Parts: sequence; C-alpha cells; structure tokens
Amino acid sequence: MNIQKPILELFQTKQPNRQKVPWWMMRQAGRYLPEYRELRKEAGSFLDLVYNPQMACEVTMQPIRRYGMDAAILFSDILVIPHALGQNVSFVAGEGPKLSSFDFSKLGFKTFDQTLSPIYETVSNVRSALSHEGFNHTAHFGFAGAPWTVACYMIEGGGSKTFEKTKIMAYGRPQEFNDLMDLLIESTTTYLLGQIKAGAEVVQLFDSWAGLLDEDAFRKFVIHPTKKIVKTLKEQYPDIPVIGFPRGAGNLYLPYVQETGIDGVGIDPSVPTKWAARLLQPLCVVQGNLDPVRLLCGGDDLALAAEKIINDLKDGAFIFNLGHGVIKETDPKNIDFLKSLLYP
Ligand code: 1CP
Repeated sequence: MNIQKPILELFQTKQPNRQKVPWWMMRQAGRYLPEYRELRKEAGSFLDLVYNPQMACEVTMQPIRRYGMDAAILFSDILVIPHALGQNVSFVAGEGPKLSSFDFSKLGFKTFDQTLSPIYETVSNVRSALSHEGFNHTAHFGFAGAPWTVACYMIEGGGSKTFEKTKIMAYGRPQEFNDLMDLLIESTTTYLLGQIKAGAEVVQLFDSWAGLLDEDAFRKFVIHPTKKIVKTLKEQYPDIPVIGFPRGAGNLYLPYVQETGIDGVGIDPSVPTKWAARLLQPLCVVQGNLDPVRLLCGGDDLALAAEKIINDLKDGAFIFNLGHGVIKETDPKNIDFLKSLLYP
C-alpha cells in the first residue's frame, strides 16, 4: 500500500497524525464550484456528465486542483444503480432526481455492466490524472449508495422527507421488500468490486436515510445489508478500506460499527464528538462531522466549530470531513479558510 497517502496510512496504522489531520468533503465536486457549473452546462444532462469518463474525471479533479484534499471521490451518483438495473432515472433542474414508477419484475442485470462501464473508465482516468498531476498524497475513493437509501429513491420515485412509501413496503410487504434488498446487495457489491478493480483505493457506502428507521428496521435494512456487502468485498480485497455513513443513526452508530465490519464511519453533525472519540474511535476510523451550514456561514463561527471537532477527535484515528454534503450556495473562499484552519 502507498504510505505517501495520509488516509491510506491512517487505515493501515490507526495512528493519529495530530499535526496534519487528513481531510476531504462530501459533495466536494459539485454546484458550488463555478468550473463545475460550466462543465455541467456543456455536458447537457446530469447523467450525460456522469457517464462521460473524460468529463466525470475532470469534475472529480476540480476540487483537488483548487484545494488539494487528501481524497478524490469519484464523481457519480448513488442513483446509477437503479438506472443500471433498468429503472428510468432523470434529474430535473432545481427539483432533484425523478425515477419511473417502481416495478420489481422489470429490474435485472441485462444492461447492468454495459451501463456502468463508463464509470469504471472514469475511475481509471482519475487514477492516472492524480498521478500525472502530482497529487501523490490524494487517495482515490469510489462509492455507492447503501441498499436502504437507494431503495428509498426507487420506491418513492424521488426525494422525500419521510420516505413513507418505502417504509410501508418494508413493514407491510416484507417479502417483496426483501427481494429488492437482496437485488441491491448483489448489484451494489458488483458495482463496488468493479470500482476497486478499476483503481479505487477506498470505498464509501452512503446510507443518507438510515436515521429514519427504528432499531429493529435499522438492524434489518442498514446493518445486515452493509455487513453482507463488506464481507464479500473483504473476501476479494481485504486491504481496501470501507467507510460507512449511516446518517442520523444516533446511538445505533455503535452497533453499526461493531457489527458491519466497516473500517471507518462517517458521522453526521448531530453526533457528539467526545462520544465518538470515546466509543467509536477505539473501534474504527472516524470521519466528520462539521455542519455544512457552518461552512456556508464562514467566519468566526466556522473557525470555532472546526476547532472543536479537531480538538475532540485528533487523538484518535480521524479524517476531517463535513457531516453531510457541501451546500451549493457555499462560497469557495470559505473552503480556503477552512483549509487554513486545518493547516495553519
Ligand atoms: O444538477 C446537478 O448538477 C446535480 C447535483 C448533483 C451532484 C453534484 C446530484 C444530484 N448528485 C451529485 C453528485 C454526487 N452525489 C456525488 C459526487 C461526489 C462528491 O463530490 O461527493 C455523491 C457522492 C453523491 C451521492 C448522493 N446522491 C447521495 C448520498 C449523499 C447525500 O448527499 O446524502 C444522495 C442521497 C444522492 C441523491 C441525489 N442526487 C442528486 C441530488 C440533488 C440528490 C438528493 C435528492 C434528494 O433527496 O433531495
């Protein structure tokens, strides 16, 4: 393993680097960057951009060139899995994703590999771009949505605050819902293995809606599928770190870390940092958890919030990150300021 990369070194040794905490930001490639908005216009639709290996590589590299983060996360979206399984997916400007109505009988692997192959090409392009452009300290992250969160969008047909339709199926038609979960476990595993084969050095599972579930459902639909995915990945690639991000899991972060086999955990802003230092850091690498709204506001408030997180977590295995994605109205200058706080 390449020990010039602080994030890979951290996973290998679990030794904190108090002088230079590694950092990156969820949704670091995206709409807050003028160069992203420019390329997005040129590409046409959002999915045209995602499935264009040259352009998607370019977008992945944009924040790295500006800020030199320690991780470059593949530019893609969690909804490419439903798309590759045969559900229609589109992104309506200003409205977010729209998916065609859910019909399990129409889903399958017929065009799966063909649909996702440009994304594997993006991964290998990013790997070359990082080394050609001299970002030898930057680890290359692949990612996928976790089965529960992807199921939420597939059943609801788009975003929602409560994802009630999904819960109604999960609790009321368990057989049908379990079939969907099995399909998502299998397809997500295949997709992540493809990214690792193409050159991803770490993979992250985004379970953005994990916090909507009660304990029993959390165990069935968040812990269990994650554990199965991690097990298969580890059988083939024991040295590739897996980070889980079960946003909003509250006290269930602990059994999530204890039972899934993940190497790192992303914590959202509601998780008390001293609690994470005491209970999670002895078990795995902790990543997080600045409120993205504090990054948007900037100034003294941002400085105080970032310093508290660093102080509370720097004595254990820690990657500085946000607790959720960069908000699109964020001034790119606030990220220079954040970087100056991390590396004075
Ligand atoms: O118009 C545009 O340009 C689309 C905006 C956009 C972007 C930049 C979407 C649509 N997706 C993305 C990229 C993206 N999505 C990345 C890129 C890598 C990075 O820089 O981090 C990643 C990791 C994601 C993951 C993703 N997509 C999640 C999980 C993380 C999270 O934010 O909770 C989720 C829930 C999605 C679905 C999605 N895709 C896009 C939107 C606007 C949404 C959210 C829909 C909603 O629930 O309202």
